[in-house]
Amino acid sequence: MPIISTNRLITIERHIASEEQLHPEATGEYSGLLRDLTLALRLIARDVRRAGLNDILGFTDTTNVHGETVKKLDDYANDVIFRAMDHGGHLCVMASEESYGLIHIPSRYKKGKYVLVFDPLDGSSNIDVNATIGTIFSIYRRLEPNDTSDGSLTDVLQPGYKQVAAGYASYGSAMNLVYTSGNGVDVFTYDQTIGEFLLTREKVTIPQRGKIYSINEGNYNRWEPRLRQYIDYLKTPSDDGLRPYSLRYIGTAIADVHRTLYYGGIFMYPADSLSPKGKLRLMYELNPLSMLIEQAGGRATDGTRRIMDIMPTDIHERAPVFMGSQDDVLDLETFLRGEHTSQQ
Ligand code: AHM
Ligand code: MG
Repeated sequence: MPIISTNRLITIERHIASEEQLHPEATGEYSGLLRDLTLALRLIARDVRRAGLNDILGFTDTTNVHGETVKKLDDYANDVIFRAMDHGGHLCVMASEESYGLIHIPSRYKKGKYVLVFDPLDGSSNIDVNATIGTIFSIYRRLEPNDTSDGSLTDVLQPGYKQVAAGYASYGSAMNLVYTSGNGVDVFTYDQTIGEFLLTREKVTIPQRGKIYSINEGNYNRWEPRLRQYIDYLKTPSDDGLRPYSLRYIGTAIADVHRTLYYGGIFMYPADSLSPKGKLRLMYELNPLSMLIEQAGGRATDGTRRIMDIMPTDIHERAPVFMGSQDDVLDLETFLRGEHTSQQ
């Protein structure tokens, strides 16, 4: 697989501007929004890299809205995104994993027609061990496009299929920005010497079937029997050589999904007897990741329903998830329905 699949030198700003030309009605508001957001991502990446040096690692005295301990870098990332996005005039409201309620645009600034939902720093348990972490975002249009007042909860609680764009930045050995506006998935890599994201892979497609499964298997005894059966099946050697699958699990959703996007296979965070809706959050983790996976030709469901068709009722609600290669997710669904036969 080539490391670089495009030889055109294009920055993300140029790419977004050319995508906007596909929409004659575009006002430029959207590219302004993305410009502000990539500034925030660059700032977060800088501080993620300097985290150890700056002695900003460690726990704050507070916990987040889920009762989990918040690290300083999460707070920082949340704050940077707010400060980059509050004054541009593109957004009418925001919501974040690290904020309990809606994040309003200050009254002194113009309200725009878009809604931003984000997880400022996903994979926070990996900060201290220098494993990949990242920022996930999702963009919607406000329900009433000509409204110039504050956005409301109903503007935020839209199903994933209404996303205008989605993406994530991963802060790993390189900083990648993986992005879709509904026209395929493109990957940009940050060149810190020139301060630009350059297009490095265009129109990524996920393999039809992979050979890797990704799940926190420590929870095995809490899963429903049919899911345990599926995982056992993946580990059982088959004559055709398709199995056993390899297990890879980083514990940062974007890192596990990023690998799944490139190599195929299946990423799962299922429900279990202690967490009937799983762990991951619909609005700012699953919907954006599902849009990327689907745009790359993959499948993302909660076992029965398409993730992006779920009608959210709460900013922070959770859902079980199975996403990745078409054939792998379809196999899993067959098991969950109890329809798998041992000949398959
Ligand atoms: P976070 O938002 O606190 O970082 O939690 C979300 C992360 C996901 O990135 C990852 O898929 C999952 O939690 C890992 O959870 P677990 O440690 O239970 O396997
Ligand atoms: Mg998260």
